[in-house]
Amino acid sequence: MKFELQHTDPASDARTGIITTDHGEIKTPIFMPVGTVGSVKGVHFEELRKQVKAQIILGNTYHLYLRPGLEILKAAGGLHKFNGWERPILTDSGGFQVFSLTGIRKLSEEGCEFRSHIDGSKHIFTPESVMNTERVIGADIIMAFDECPPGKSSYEYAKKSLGLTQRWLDRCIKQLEKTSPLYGYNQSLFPIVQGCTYKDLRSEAAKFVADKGADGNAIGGLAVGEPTEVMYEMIEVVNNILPKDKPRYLMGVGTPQNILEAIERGVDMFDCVMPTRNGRNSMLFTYNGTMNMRNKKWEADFSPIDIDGCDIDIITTKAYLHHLFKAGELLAMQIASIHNLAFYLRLVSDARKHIEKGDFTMWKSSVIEQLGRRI
Ligand code: PRF
Repeated sequence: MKFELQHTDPASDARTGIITTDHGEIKTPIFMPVGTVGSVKGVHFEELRKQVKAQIILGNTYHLYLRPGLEILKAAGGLHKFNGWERPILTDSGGFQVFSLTGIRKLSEEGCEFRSHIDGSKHIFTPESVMNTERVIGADIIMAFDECPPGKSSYEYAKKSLGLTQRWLDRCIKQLEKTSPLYGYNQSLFPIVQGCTYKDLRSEAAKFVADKGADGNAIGGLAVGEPTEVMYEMIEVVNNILPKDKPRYLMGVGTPQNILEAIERGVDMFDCVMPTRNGRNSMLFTYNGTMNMRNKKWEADFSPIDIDGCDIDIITTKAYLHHLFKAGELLAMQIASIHNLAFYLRLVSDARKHIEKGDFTMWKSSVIEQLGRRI
């Protein structure tokens, strides 16, 4: 994998770049639609390519390991061959999912024992087993196995947890050195910076990660209940230390406003379930604010769902989408998901254009308030 930094904003830490993987290029800043089980919920790949213009999608090791399972994925020749998505894929390591999804789990130096959310069966993830699994899934970018501690963890817990994440990172690196990609193309490991909301832990974590010289680096453990301002502060602390010439990925973030604030602070990559999950719940994102399409006020509004923020081909009126949600039609969720993903991809693409033009901060200030409105 290669990262070429293109433009840096004179007034902030925002930048543009190009990541080149064996499955193609990713222009940063970028938003990555979440395809947990190898499918972006409610959105066909054709729509993902042509309407949403997704350049990379995300899969989850935890879910794919449980279903369809490694045997099938290996027999298919990896996830790209299995699901037919020929562009880049990133897999999260399962660290976050194991901690957030499974009630029963046992954490130890060795790894994490958990019960499947599907059938209750017992499994153990270790840094070594997760690297082997990510080899079998075959994503272009693979995340290290980390512990994402709860947002309100004590300093003591956060420090102890960070130590574990660091030792696990070393074990991930060792395991990758011992093994090779299975399908003839390269895989890049991204380490994850943890450290909760403690500045000194975040700096230490960022230095530790920077020293590894990885192809890209991630910031985890944020957007887990801490105030937004604290999240921005942590991003600043970490990005002051992470290398400038490698992509930086902020995991699981966020709202359109969060994304612009993080781009301003030097983040290049994002993923979040918000556009699809909220879409399924009848919420649309636009440059003018968010809309709840179940609201009666759209009942007879025959204007298109979004005129300026989203250049997709779906000619849908607000009234029609309102009707589809009220009638419980599957199509309502599909349209809302496609619209929201297209909007998120449009947002990062607009950010990129304004960084290139040199007026990113001015543009950001002019749109950010509207984005948070409820219409
Ligand atoms: N670690 C991993 N995946 C994640 C996170 C993390 O901390 C987050 C936190 N926002 C989202 N996804 N491995």
